[in-house]
Amino acid sequence: MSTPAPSASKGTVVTGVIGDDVHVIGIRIMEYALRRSGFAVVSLGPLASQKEFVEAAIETAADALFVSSLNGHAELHLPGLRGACVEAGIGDILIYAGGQLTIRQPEWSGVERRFTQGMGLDRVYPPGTSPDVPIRDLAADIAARRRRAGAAAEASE
Ligand code: B12
Repeated sequence: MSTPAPSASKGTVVTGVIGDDVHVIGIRIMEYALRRSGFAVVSLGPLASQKEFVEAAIETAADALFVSSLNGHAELHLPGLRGACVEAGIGDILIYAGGQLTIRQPEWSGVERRFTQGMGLDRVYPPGTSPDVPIRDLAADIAARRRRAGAAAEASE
């Protein structure tokens, strides 16, 4: 596991390719773009398990998980990830997934619903997504998450 640069401040993201999947090129590009945009990246590389994602997120107090999957097995390896985060006490972590989440390319809105409403992921992206789009979403989601945490802390004082 590579550790984040200490200077990065926009947020920390744990990245990896989940399950039995070795397609690592896309997530490497995503990692490069995240770092260039000021995020700290904790890279698990290919063949990463749910447990590794959760443990790395706890260890680094990450804001988000970026889960990549291309070999068509995402529907085997992503269910249960949100539950594992909840169980580990990091239930509010952002979870994004991208790559080629399904076998072939069925209608995208149905795929998106299965992974978000069905599995509790925050956002999923279709094949060929440019890194700019998830990075913009991530900055907005982290800002909203920090605002909520700040408001909750104020309310409890
Ligand atoms: C290169 C490649 C390989 C290489 C991988 C090398 C490596 N170490 O990475 C090798 C030869 C090893 C390989 C093996 C296999 N492959 Co292959 N492979 C490809 C190929 C040609 C390109 C993938 C790639 O690198 N794209 C370039 C990157 C830049 O794009 P990307 O990954 O989509 O990533 C971008 C975005 O999607 C996004 N992104 C990616 N991840 C994430 C995550 C998040 C959170 C976000 C926000 C964004 C994001 O950011 C990236 C930058 O824009 C694709 C076909 C294709 N044209 O896509 C098939 C493909 C993915 N492979 C496929 C298959 C079936 C296999 C094998 C099962 C073949 C076999 N029978 O052995 C094995 C699986 C091995 C395994 N255990 O995983 C299928 C998958 C089928 C499906 N999903 O329906 C594809 C689609 C080919 C096909 N048309 O059938 N493969």
